[in-house]
Amino acid sequence: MPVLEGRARHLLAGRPNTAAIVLLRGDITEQWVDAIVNAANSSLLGGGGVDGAIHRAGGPEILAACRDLRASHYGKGLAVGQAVATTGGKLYARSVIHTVGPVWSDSEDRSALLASCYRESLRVADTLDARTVAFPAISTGIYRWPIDDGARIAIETVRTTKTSVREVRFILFDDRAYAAFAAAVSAE
Ligand code: AR6
Repeated sequence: MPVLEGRARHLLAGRPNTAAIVLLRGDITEQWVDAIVNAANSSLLGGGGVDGAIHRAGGPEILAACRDLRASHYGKGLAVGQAVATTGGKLYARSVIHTVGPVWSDSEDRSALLASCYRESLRVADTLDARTVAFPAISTGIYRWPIDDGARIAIETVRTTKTSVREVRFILFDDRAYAAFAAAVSAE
């Protein structure tokens, strides 16, 4: 049986046509949900961080599906702020929604692109009829987005995006990320 790591302590009920929000400490690859979101890069061909963990846990079927996407509609790769789905392979989740977050910049405001990742992922989730979706804190690792700001954008965007998804779970990998998301939820 899959185990839900951590206890959901911070919850926001969904407004009409928006998802309820749940925060959990844990590893996104262990989530029993319809779809999990991958913080990928434009190549779609894997990487480190949560991307590496998802490909390791989901097996080669996910990479094969990503290669097919590159060979068909995404010859130049997936643009920053966009999202696309593949099979979930061996994961409990039926689908993986790959999105490409912006790299943090001191000189340019890329917030709209980060918000777009959450919005586009929910749009793709709707096309899959997904009711439960797990997100990592996109861009806040290797792409260096400050966690407090990344959490604020994530919560604000999911809170205001119309969707048929009923539950969005943010799976936070460490205490600092959890605390940042909890603060963002409390600020709502
Ligand atoms: N479950 C949940 N969250 C995780 C996990 C996990 N198993 N592993 C890491 N995190 P990152 P990015 C958290 O670096 O910043 C890859 O190479 C992590 O602590 O995975 O968007 C891609 O291919 C952090 O809070 O993604 C790209 O090249 C968050 O997930 C690049 O990294 C995001 O960290 C994308 O960088």
